[in-house]
Amino acid sequence: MILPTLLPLILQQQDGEGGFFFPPVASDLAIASDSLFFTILYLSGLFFAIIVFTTLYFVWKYHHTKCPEPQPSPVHNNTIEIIWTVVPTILLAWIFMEGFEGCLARKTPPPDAYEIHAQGRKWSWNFTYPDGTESSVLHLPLGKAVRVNLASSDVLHSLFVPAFRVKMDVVPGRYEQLWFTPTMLGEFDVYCAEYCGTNHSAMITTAVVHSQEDFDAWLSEAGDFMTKLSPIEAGERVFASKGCAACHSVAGVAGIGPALNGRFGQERKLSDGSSVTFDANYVRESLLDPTAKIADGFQPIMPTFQGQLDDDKMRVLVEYLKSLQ
Ligand code: HEC
Ligand SMILES: [Cu+2]
Repeated sequence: MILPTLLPLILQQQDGEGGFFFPPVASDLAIASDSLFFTILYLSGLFFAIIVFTTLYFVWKYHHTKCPEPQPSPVHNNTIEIIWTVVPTILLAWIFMEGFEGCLARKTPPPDAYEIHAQGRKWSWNFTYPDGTESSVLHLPLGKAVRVNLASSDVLHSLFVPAFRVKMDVVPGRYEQLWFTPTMLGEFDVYCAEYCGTNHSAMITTAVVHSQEDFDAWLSEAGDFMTKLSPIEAGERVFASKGCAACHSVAGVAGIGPALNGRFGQERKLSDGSSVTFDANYVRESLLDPTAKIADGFQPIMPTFQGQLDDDKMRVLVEYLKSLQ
């Protein structure tokens, strides 16, 4: 029997770690939406049972073998009709109000929320902190309201963190936002939930919830990597945080874009038949105006990094690419 097996799983108390059907409960919104979801689920179960059992009972009680002659309809029972109209009306109005309030709360971040900018592009997320620090992993302080402003560099994406019960489409050309307060330490999956091309399924990263102290330590460490690390190591960081690896291998395997190791100083054949030296200027142009020169055998789908990479970052990227053999 499927029901006795499923029932304990459905009724299972949702604790912080999540249940069989649900991911962890790691934000205030997760607590609110799960409790409403389970209330509605249990109510539906209750009404399902009432209706089905009453039906079965009537089938048995008014079976034609028990009263073979047609009977006139009995008079109305006002009490019971008022009850079955008023009680569900109140319940449905309450469900609507709860849902509506939850919806409004999701749309109204507190004014003092900590702001993080999330940029979606094929096929990675980039998170920028108030001090300009960038990361491909979403780092968050525990217990602090966080507002994530969203934008897309290319096509429709959707930021989805199941453990926080937040999901918001990112429409190119406009800003979106979502907010929540992380309530649990740990690492949680972050997805893109809107099909955005070939590597959509690889557009995944992690949200790491730290204690405030650890978060501050992470932020200051990540913030000055440009001065602390060697140019090559800094370039590797920029390469990772800007999502270059979504299209470029550094191990000699051509993917969506050409492999970038061992290229520096070589001749690059272009799609129009001409060729160019793979040098610092070519890399720079590839970043700022990717369609100016198209590498032979590849599609012109590299997004521009105009406005997203300053001269320093491009310099360390060049050093990094130079170092790859
Ligand atoms: C959405 C996929 C995508 C992303 C993300 C991407 N690129 Fe590209 N890139 C391409 C494609 C495709 C080409 C080849 C076509 C062209 O030349 O525009 C290319 C070309 C290049 C070239 C020229 C390579 C050659 O062999 O001629 C360089 C250099 C480069 N990309 C660097 C980068 C860097 C650095 C990043 C991250 C900041 C990056 N790309 C992000 C797709 C991507
Ligand atoms: Cu996407």
